Amino acid sequence: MSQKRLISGITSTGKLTLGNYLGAMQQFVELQDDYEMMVFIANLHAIVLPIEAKTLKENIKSMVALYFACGLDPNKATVFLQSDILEVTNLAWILSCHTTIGELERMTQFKDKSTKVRSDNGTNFIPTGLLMYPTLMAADILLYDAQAVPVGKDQKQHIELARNIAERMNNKFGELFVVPEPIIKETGAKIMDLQDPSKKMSKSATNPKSYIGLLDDLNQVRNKIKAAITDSENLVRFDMENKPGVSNLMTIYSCITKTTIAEIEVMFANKNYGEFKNAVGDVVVNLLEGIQKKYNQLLNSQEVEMWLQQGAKKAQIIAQKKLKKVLWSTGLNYKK
Ligand code: AQP
Repeated sequence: MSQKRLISGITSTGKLTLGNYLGAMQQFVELQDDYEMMVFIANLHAIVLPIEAKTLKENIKSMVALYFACGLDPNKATVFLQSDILEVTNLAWILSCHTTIGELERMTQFKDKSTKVRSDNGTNFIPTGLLMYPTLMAADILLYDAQAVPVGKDQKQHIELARNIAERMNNKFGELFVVPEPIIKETGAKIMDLQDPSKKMSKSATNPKSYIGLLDDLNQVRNKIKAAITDSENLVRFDMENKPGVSNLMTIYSCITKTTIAEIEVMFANKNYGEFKNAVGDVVVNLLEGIQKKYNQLLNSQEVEMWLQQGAKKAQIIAQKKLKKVLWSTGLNYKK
């Protein structure tokens, strides 16, 4: 029996965070043994908000090296650059013609990001791409017949939209698309901002103390954890509603060490926040040290570029076949 195909990507807007790692990347690595795993660098998604061309280029190389440094295996996973597969933008256009403006305007991420653009820049310049992002994401998934998509919790709504578009088009044109399922971890699906634990940790946050970058200096990492906002109770107890800061640190500790939250509560029952933060610092630094060592070896190696090209070739074969079918079924091509 053929393996179930999974696909996911990470937007190349900046240096990846511990949130991206624990919510997405860690899953990709764990799943690659049992599934056909496709992972892309979402550079087309990265341009929905202004970004310098130089930064965008640097981010590509850095992200590919990080993917492999985090444990993706080029012999198991197909890793490629989103924009290398031209079929994806073609399909995104077709999907957008079967998606309503209302559906896109309802997306929480669109609402949050457009509100942020207005408040940060005092402008109404909201790029259409920000609104259309979910149709491109649907194309990323449907083009490759992916059965499932490992993502963080924040992306669940976008997967639901991709499912709705797939079902709508299947009803109209016959069995065109596989209807994808999200795969969301129970713990770690939403790592929170260290300075404001009511918000998710995000790589485009303006305050560097808010997030841990996978490539951050390790002393800074310890300091960021020490400076993380907690509460005055000084008791290591999980309560996301009333103690979001310490609960977030417990989640981070749990995901890295594979210890349950209940076990952590027992382990640190007689410890104060300072001691607990030191322990969290140790496990995070230990994780990042290994990743950074591999990253530095891979960053300028030719192997990485070769793996990327190899991945693009594999993805292209699947994409071309699928787009051909879509063009025929929707009447855009008159020759089979
Ligand atoms: N804080 C997080 N906790 C758990 N999972 C997270 N992900 C992102 N942040 C967290 C997951 O990482 C994958 C890739 O996300 P993305 O970079 O494509 O987009 P995003 O969700 O918008 O992430 P950021 O860091 O907030 O990016 P920017 O700042 O560029 O907008 C997804 O599976 C996501 O769920």
